[in-house]
Amino acid sequence: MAYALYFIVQSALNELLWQKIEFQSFIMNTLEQTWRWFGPKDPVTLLHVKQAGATGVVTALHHIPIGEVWPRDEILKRKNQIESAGLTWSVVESLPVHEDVKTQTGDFQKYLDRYKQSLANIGKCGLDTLCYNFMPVLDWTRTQLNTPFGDGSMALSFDQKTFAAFDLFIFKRTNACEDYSDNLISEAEHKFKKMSEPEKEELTNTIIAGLPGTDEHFDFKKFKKAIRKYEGIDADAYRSNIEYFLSQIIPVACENNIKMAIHPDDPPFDILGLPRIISSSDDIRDFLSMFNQPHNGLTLCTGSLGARPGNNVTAMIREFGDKIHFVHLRNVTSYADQSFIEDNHLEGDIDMFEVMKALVELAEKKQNNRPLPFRPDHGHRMLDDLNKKVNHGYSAIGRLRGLAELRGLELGIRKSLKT
Ligand code: CS2
Ligand code: MN
Repeated sequence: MAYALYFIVQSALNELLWQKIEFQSFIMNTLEQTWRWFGPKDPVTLLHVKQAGATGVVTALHHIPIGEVWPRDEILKRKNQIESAGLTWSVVESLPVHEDVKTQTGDFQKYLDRYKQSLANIGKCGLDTLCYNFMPVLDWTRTQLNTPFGDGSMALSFDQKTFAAFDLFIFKRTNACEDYSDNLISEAEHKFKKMSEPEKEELTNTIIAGLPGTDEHFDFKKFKKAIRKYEGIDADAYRSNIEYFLSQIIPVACENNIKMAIHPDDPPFDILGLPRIISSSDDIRDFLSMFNQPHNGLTLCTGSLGARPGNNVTAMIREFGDKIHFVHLRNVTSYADQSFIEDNHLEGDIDMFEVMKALVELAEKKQNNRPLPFRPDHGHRMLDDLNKKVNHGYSAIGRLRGLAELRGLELGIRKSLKT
């Protein structure tokens, strides 16, 4: 009798255990819906994030200046705040790299040590995925932050003529004319001559203020100085700078169980004569092979990479899958002259169905102890967003639409693969 009872209890426990394992493996081999949150000052709150249906938060300690150490108590404070809202801090985006480190000038060793210290602190607080970039001077660059999209919503866009007008006639970069065709130079000149003073000022602010990962912003003088630091650093020299950065950082990431996920260049082509080294499949292949191990990985940003002709993001997912630790989903429509506009998430040059299918397959293959996080990267300003001040690209409703569409696409693909 006692044995029978023991047997029944034991089988019930086993059953529960198996269900748990199955449930966990289902959870692990899937995608996690996340949302970028700019911290307590973000007009889009954690409650909004919950209502959008995301479970993971992507954020950083935006109030800590670039180059300072992220203290453990500050990280834990932010983590607790996110967890009290019933969410998890899924990805750190970004821990920005100081310009001295990128250019290997000034106090770069001090800043590298601080970066390592921040990494160790982040790992000790239980965070395991970190998105960063190695773009010179600027994070993403656009020429317009409010381009009418045709349905009343507003999109971010990059117009090559306008950018050339800035580079040649406002910024007046030495030898800039070598980087543009004669035709483009004359179009840019025409454009510049028609611009009013406030328009020139707005363009300048748009281009040099593109630093979404920090509270710090450039003024014109600081911007000039920052660009000048790259004189003499070509793509090869820059590659050896990043290799040195990795040689210092990756062992610390390993030790602290952090998956480093570099964000590609945005836009993925040369601007302002600066070196660009994470723009294409070849670049990514080179970069990953510098330290071929799991902690040296990639943030696959479909919108950034998708703005370069010849980049096939679905093929990239298949090739670099085991190194993709985080995904940004966004679409673009590009034009022959390298101009582009951010499109609706399911419309534009990128076949989001193929991308999502490749991601669902990738997530199922991953031997991870957690789901693969993705987030809608940018959204249009639309509906009530238009009456609010939001971080550029990070509207509530535009991203809510994007996430809802992507979630539906994922569910449809998942179900159809199972039947
Ligand atoms: C983001 C980037 O807003 C965006 O486009 O994808 O700013 C990204 O956060 C950084 O490049 C990562 O370091
Ligand atoms: Mn991105």
